[in-house]
Amino acid sequence: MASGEEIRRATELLARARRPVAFTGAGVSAESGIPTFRGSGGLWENYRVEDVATPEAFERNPRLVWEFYNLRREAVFRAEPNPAHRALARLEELFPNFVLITQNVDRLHQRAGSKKVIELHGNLCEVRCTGCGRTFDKTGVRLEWPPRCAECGELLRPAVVWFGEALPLDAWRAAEEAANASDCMLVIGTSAQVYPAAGLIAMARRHGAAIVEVNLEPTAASEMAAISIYGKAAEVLPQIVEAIEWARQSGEMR
Ligand code: BJW
Ligand code: ZN
Repeated sequence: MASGEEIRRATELLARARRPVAFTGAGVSAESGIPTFRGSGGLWENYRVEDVATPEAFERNPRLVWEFYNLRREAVFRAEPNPAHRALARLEELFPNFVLITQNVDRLHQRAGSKKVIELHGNLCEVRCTGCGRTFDKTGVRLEWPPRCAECGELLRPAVVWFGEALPLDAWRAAEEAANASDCMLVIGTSAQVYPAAGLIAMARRHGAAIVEVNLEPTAASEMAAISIYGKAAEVLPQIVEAIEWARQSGEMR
């Protein structure tokens, strides 16, 4: 359980920020019923990364890869944003320069109302043609096998970033810019093990940002954090938002 003192310290750091950034990972969606990747109950416990999340795996066995992603797509379409997603959407309203950088592919931040979202690892709603490169929005659509491009007939793939693939350049540049300019970065629900995304935390730190971590347990980011709050994102974040709203109303912080 996060203590009142921890919430107060985190709130203090965030409340005075001019350029707050949130950097999120799979833990934010855990309470929406979406499994994380690493750790017990994580996706990589039942699937080998090399079999389902690399370009080589897709070349070798597109059907197996699509089976994995169809299950994930269905779970995500059924899921609902949780109080952590909603708290982050509220922060965007409270701070004019707030930027949300996510590694998540589930689009739950956007569904909770966040507008300034930088997606580093793509998303499960869209698909991309392996032939002509066009992307298509297939939110909520059950894909036939084999899924083919309506324009050129080539095979479609999930529009996510697999291991060994470059991150979308525009998203990466925007994320670097936000991290470098940030004075407070919330690092929420990520093991901070996957690069280059995890490198944004050190980048922000180097440029003077206070790192506030919210996670169930210590991670690779913990040693960079000014404060780590160990608890569920869906419980901790609403408390921080509430404290900021309360402080603003009572004129304590501006
Ligand atoms: C809670 C909670 C609750 C739970 N509340 N918290 C060696 C060294 C350095 C780098 C490399 C290396 N070998 C290979 C690399 C590169 C590789 C990499 O980083 N590997 C590392 C694993 C070692 N990176 C890449 O390949 C990247 N590309 C690249 O480097 O390209 C180079 C290049 C340049 C130019 C041209 C060509 C190439 C791409 C990485 C793509 C990652 N993709 C995935 C899959 C997306 C699609 C899909 O969903 O299937 O992205 S992998 C997976 O990990 C997914 C996630 O976004 C990402 C991060 O995971 P995340 O979010 O941190 O989740 P978990 O499960 O790890 O952690 C969850 C956390 O939540 C835990 O800490 C829990 O405690 C916590 N938690 N419940 C709060 N309720
Ligand atoms: Zn095509």
